[in-house]
Amino acid sequence: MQTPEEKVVDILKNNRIDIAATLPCDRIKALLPIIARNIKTIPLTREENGIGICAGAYLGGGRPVMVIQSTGIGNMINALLSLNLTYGIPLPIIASWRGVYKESIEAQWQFGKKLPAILEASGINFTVIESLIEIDKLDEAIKESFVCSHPHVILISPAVWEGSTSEVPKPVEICARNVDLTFSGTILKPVLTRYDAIKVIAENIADDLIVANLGIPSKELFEIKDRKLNFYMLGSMGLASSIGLGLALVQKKHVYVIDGDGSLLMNPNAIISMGALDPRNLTIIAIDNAAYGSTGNQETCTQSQVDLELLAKGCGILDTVKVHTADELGKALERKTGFIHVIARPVNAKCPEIPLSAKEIRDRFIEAMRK
Ligand SMILES: Cc1ncc(C[n+]2csc(CCOP(=O)(O)OP(=O)(O)O)c2C)c(N)n1
Repeated sequence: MQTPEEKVVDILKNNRIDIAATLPCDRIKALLPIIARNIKTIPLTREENGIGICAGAYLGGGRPVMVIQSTGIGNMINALLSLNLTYGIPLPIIASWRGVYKESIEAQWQFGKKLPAILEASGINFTVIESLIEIDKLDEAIKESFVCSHPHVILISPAVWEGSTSEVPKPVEICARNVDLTFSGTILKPVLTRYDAIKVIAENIADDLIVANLGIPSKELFEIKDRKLNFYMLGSMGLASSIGLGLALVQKKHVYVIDGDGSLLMNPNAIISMGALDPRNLTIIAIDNAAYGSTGNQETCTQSQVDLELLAKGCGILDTVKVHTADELGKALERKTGFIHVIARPVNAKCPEIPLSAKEIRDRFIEAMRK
């Protein structure tokens, strides 16, 4: 007899799911290891980051799902609306629904009880599975998400797993290990603007993929060199590098992400995941103008406190470089360095709006990748 956990994995496999981005909940501690044995699993450090990774994986030709605790949806709402609903990107989200059924943790009650109303108000489709006999609703929800190109949350009650005989594996043994990192860097007075840096990037990239950060970076790239293989972000601050990572996981092409210091500091989880997964075909170009450039150059803490290259190394990305000039940037791109820290001046070029809708950006990007 199949356990409920095995049944769920069967449904995922029958739907050709090839990536599962996960973050644990106690109630699914038997489900997660069975998923990991059957489907490529990306362990997350924050659920919002998973939205970007899964969006990139989908755009690149994959069929991802997320498997999380329902509370994580609270960390994902902006991303679900500004990325999945705006661009029309499917994502089945299997959420262990806490706060309602036999819940003893008081901190789960507020969000758990209100969650259906929050999803309803957000225009996000959802399905509730109260018991094992309803498990086939999962299959319908996954299909609905991919056919209609939007996210679909499946709230699974802990009642579904009651009486399951699936085993929970013992924790892995923690081994001794060295931390071996010496670092020193010099940040010179910046000479390049973001526009100068993007010109160098556009000149050095042939038929590779570019994910461009929201706001002025995307507009500058569009003006300098529009191409179908550019994915312009229109919102979802912090997710450019996550999308790039998801693309790199499923694509053979090299992926370049034009990110910003403010955005990377909003979601350092992206480079934590990159360090863990270590894809060889991903370059994050962190254009560090020490400012939230697109909103008027308000100071960020790279001006005095945080060194992004050291942060990347601390996340496990060892292939890093700091560049100050067009020549240095060109060489770093040629070498396909994993993390390029570009020291730039806080200057915004005056560029027009991008005359493409989100779905046009999506469609031409997907089509150009298939060629
Ligand atoms: C969640 C969220 N908070 C704030 C904003 C407003 N916002 C849009 S772009 C931006 C600045 C991004 O700065 P950075 O990543 O350093 O890139 P730059 O514009 O300097 O190239 C901000 C704060 C937003 N879009 N979303």
